[in-house]
Amino acid sequence: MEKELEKLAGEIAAAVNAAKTREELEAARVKYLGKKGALTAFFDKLGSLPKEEKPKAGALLNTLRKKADALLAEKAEGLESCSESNALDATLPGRNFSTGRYHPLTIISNEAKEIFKSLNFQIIEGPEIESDYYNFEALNFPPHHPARDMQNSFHLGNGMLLRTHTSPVQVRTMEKQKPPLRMITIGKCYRSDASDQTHTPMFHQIEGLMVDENINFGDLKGILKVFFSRLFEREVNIRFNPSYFPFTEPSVEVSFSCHVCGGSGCSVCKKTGWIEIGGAGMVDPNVFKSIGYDSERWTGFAFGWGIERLAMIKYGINDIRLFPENDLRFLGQFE
Ligand code: FA5
Repeated sequence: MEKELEKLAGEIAAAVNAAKTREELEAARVKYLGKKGALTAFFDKLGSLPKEEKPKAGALLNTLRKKADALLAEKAEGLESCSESNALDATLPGRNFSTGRYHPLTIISNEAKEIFKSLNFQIIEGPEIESDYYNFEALNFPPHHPARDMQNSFHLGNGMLLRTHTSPVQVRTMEKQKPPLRMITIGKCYRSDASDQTHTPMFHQIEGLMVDENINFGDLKGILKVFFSRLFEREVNIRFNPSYFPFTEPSVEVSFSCHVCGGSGCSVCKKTGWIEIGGAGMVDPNVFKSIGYDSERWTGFAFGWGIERLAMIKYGINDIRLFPENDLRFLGQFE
């Protein structure tokens, strides 16, 4: 009997498995567990078995019955979940997946790269952990010079620091390439500045450098005019005011005519008609000397400012701290 029951167990499992509809499953149940079913027939035989065999056979039959019931119930549930009422309704509208967007700083950086690429500038990258030499010394900040205090630094020891500006990439590029050259770099910078509406300890800068024969302030103005006009989608004028950086001489503070009012004065430009953006100047001959460029033959300009500042101006954002906060309600507004 044991062997026969084993065989029957296999048959029941196969029949339940093979059922594709509720009707087929019911037919399998009737075939094995119905009044005249194969398993029921074994229960009927139980009475005619010798007394000593009855308990073992009874236990085997009960186990098989329980297994069969469980198999049938499980299969019924499976068929139920793919029954017609639960089947895929192709007329239902699809679920929307929220897709990611570019961070506003990435949008501005990409736009800036595209504009400068179209003006034949290379895009160069440099390390964020810098040596004192590239961050300061080669840029004409002598050791202990007070100009270093203009940029509060995170020192790492061994003469290394987190770069305070992207200007070291100028030096690294000039070391590797002979003039003429045109490059920009965009990347993270670090200063131990307290956070406020316009400062964060980590921020991004864009830096540009162009070196050739007879480069002058007119070239700088021309390139910047093209850049800001394209970025702000409005023809702008460029204004230079005297400034100071150790690595440029003369140095200027760059402003462009307000992209909102066109220069007539509005709340965005605080009624001045101009928006200050950052520093620039003609590369100091001392910088060329430290790289080994002939400063009698080559001249060049450099410029640099905050990407956050550009984004704040372009999108009308009044607090720089919104950029690193990663609040999706803020980030979701930029295309
Ligand atoms: C410089 O860093 C120069 N390297 C720029 C330069 C390059 C001048 C080439 C001449 C030629 P400055 O320290 O002013 O300059 O910083 C430039 C810009 O970086 C600032 O105008 C500001 O937009 C941004 N910036 C500086 N510190 C912070 C800060 N803590 N948080 C946010 N933005 C900052």
